[in-house]
Amino acid sequence: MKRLMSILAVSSFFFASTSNAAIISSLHDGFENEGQLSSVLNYNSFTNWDVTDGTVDLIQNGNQWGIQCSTGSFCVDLDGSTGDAGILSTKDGFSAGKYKVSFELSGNQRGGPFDQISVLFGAGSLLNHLLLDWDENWHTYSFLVDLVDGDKLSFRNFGGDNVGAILDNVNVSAVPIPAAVWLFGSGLMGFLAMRRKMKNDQI
Ligand SMILES: [Ca+2]
Ligand SMILES: [Ca+2]
Ligand SMILES: [Ca+2]
Repeated sequence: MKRLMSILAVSSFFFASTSNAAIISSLHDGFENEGQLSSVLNYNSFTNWDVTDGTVDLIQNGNQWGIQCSTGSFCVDLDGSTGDAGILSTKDGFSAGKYKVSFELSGNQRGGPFDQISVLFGAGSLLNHLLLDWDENWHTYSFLVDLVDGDKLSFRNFGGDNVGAILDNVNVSAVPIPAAVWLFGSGLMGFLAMRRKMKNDQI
């Protein structure tokens, strides 16, 4: 009994010590739940995101810079206000599987040279590299990606002129098991039912 208790204690310690590395299977974020009343430059308290290697800005729709979010009241300027665009990465990793990743990006809406944005997953694998002129309209980008356990999703705006592409409505959702697998599954169920019937008929 004592031994069991100590095993339980060790295992609960193990779970406690790893609980902050959550594994998720979907993410839907339009940056509307940050609890802010207006734009926050160099914002780094996102509900679902970490910012590393620089800064990004939380932008209020129609602020003093005239930036229009795609939907709702908030979006993100991927180049903050420190001359060093940061990397915006999901706090949690995703469970292994196939996912549809979609997000909306617009040009920086203020001017200057085009912005280069890398969309990364895992330990820095490139999902896509995008070039956006400053006046590029809002557009939804969608990709299918195979993730291994713990992979994160990141956005990186190259540059550092404090004027970055604008991000809104990030959606990551698991792609359902292909129909073929369901057909195989139902075929198997039918086979088992037939076997059961044959067995019953023998009695
Ligand atoms: Ca939004
Ligand atoms: Ca900025
Ligand atoms: Ca820029």
